[in-house]
Amino acid sequence: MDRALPSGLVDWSLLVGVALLVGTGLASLVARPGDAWLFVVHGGAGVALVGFLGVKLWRVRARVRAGVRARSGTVALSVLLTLLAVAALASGVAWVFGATIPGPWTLLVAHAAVGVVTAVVLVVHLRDRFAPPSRADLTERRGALAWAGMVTVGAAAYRVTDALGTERRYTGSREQGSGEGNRFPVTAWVADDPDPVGADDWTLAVTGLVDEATEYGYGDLPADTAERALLDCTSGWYSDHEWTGVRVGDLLDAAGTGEDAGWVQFRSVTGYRWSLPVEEARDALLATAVDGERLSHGHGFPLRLVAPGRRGFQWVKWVREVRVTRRRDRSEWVAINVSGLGD
Ligand SMILES: Nc1nc2c(c(=O)[nH]1)N[C@H]1C(S)=C(S)[C@@H](COP(=O)(O)O)O[C@H]1N2
Ligand SMILES: [Mo]
Repeated sequence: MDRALPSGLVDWSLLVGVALLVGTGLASLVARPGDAWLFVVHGGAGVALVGFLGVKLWRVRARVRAGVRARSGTVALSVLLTLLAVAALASGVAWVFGATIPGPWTLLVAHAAVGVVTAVVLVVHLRDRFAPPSRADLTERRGALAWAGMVTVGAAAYRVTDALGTERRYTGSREQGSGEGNRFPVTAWVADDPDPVGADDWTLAVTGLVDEATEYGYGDLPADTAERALLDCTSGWYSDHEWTGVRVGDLLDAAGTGEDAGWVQFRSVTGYRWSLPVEEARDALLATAVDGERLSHGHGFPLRLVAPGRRGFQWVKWVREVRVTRRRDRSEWVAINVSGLGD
C-alpha cells in the first residue's frame, strides 16, 4: 500500500486533512445540538492523518537527516512542523483516553492551541513546498485504491479509539458536578474575574428596542421558573443542573418589543456580552439559583444566562443588561476575548 500511494496524494491528503481539522475544530466552539457530525469528522480526520503523516515521515526521513546535518532552515521548519503536528494529534487522542495536564489549561485547550499553531506553521511550510496536485497523482488507479485503503483503516482506527476512550459527550466533554449545586468548575473564557457583585448595588436593565426600558432590583426579579439544562464548556467539561430564574420572554413581554426586534444581547458587568436570536432568547432563562442554591459569585451571582443547546461561553455571567437590537452585534466576538484583561 505504501509504495502505491503517490507522494503528491499523501501531501494533499495531509493538507486537506489539516484544513478539515481546523475547520471542524473551530466550528465545534459554536456547535449546536444538530452538529454532532462535526466531532465525528474531526476525530476521523485526526486519526486518519496519523497514517498519512506516518507514511510521509517514513519517506522523507533520509532527506530530513541530510537537511539537519546541513543545517537547512527549510528543514528546521519541517522538523518544527512535524513536532507540532505530532503534539496536536497525540493530545487529541490522549484527551479521548482521559489524560489531563497540570496548569491552568485543560488538555483540550492545549490541543486546540497547538492545532492552530500547527496550521499556521503549515502555511509557512507551504510557501517553500507547495505544488499543485498532478492529475496522475489523483487519478492513477493503484494510488486511488491505496488511498481508499488508508482512509478505511483510518476510519476503523477512529471507531476503535472512540469506543475505547473514556466516558464523554459527543463534544468530547467529560461530566463534572451535575446536580450538585454550585460544585462545578468556574470557568472564564479569557480573563473575566470581577469583584463580587453586591445584590444591593446591582440592577438588571432591559433596554434597546423596547416600548419601555425597565429596571429590576435583585428583590423584584420574578425568578420562579425552573428548568434543567446542560452547560457544555469548550474547554472539555459539562454539567447538568436545575436552574431557577426568570424567563427572558417574560422580561421582554413586560417591556414590550416590536417587529424590529431581531436579537437579544446579554451584557455582563465585565463588558462580556453575547446575543441570541430573539425567538431563542425568549425561551432562555436568566438564573439566580442552581439546584436550589443561590448562585455563587464564580457562577455569576446575581444573574447568569442559561442558554440550552449553546456552548458554555455563551452563558453570560454577572448579567446586568438585556438589550434588544435589530441586528447581531459583531463586536461581541472581540468583547468576549478582551473583557477582564484591563483590570
Ligand atoms: N461574563 C462572563 N461570562 C461567562 C464567562 C466569562 O468569562 N465571563 N465564561 C463563559 C464560559 S467559557 C463558560 S464555560 C461558562 C462557565 O460557567 P461557570 O463558570 O458557571 O461554570 O460561563 C460563561 N460565561
Ligand atoms: Mo467555556
